[in-house]
Amino acid sequence: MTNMELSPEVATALTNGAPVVALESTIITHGMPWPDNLSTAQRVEQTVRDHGATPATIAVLNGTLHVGLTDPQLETLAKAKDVAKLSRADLAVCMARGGTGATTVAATMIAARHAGIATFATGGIGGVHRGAETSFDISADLHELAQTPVTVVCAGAKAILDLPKTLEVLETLGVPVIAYGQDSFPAFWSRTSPLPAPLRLDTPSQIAQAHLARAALGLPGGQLIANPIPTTAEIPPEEIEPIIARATEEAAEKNITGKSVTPFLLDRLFELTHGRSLDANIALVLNNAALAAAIATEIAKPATGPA
Ligand code: PSU
Ligand code: MN
Repeated sequence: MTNMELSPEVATALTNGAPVVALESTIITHGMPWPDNLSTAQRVEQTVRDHGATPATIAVLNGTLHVGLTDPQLETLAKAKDVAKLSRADLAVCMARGGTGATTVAATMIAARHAGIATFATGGIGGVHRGAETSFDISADLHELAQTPVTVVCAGAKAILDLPKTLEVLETLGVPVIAYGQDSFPAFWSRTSPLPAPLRLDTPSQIAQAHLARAALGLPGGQLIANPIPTTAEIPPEEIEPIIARATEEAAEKNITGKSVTPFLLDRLFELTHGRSLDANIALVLNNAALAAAIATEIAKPATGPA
């Protein structure tokens, strides 16, 4: 038996076959500064509700894997310092030690699958870092997408990553990378990138059908949905690129490695853009929560036989 606790509203929704959207917690503890991290987490949950689904924010608190947090639990996590960042490798160890940790995309997918949740909304996924040819820094998120059947809605990948290499690895792993409503692969701050998206779907219903078709075929992995940032929140590449280059150089100079790399870069981007990156980040996460709720609603619909 897993030491897992569903919040009452998540338990009820799952029992009734109602739509549920999983939400990660590393974005709260390592992705955004206090107090915007808490207000964003609350707004994301509200957006999921407004679009007819139940939010399930996931984290490990004192050894228990929580799927759905109460408001006080969410606030405690958002305020906490030195919270562990849990990916596939760390999740079970943290639980065994009775520790507290925030889940990355990989660990959130594992928890979602275990709880029976098909859909998950986040901001950006981990991927292949710039310089990975020497650092070997490739996020466990990519391998998780290859093996865990959860549909993950993100805004593409941040240019702190090497986007072409990230897409190559996803292709090798057989992960469907699906742009929502456009041909270009969205690049987090920007709606478009020079890279074509490998796949495209235009409606939540199609995305749900693809999710269900994978399950029917017995395919193990998930789907990555890349949802472009709202136009009003976009940051032009020429503005963000020099800042990313500087942050990446600083990480190398300071010998930042392993799981500290992504939080270090996110932190420096917030500082160097004076909060502009944060506003964009908040807008795109809310946008992703709305789309994920619509997809979850479609997946939860009872199957209709052929006409
Ligand atoms: N990218 C973002 N924002 C984030 C993260 C990545 O734009 O908050 C977080 C997510 O939780 C993601 C994790 O799963 O960082 C990836 O970390 P790593 O690169 O160490 O695998
Ligand atoms: Mn890494």
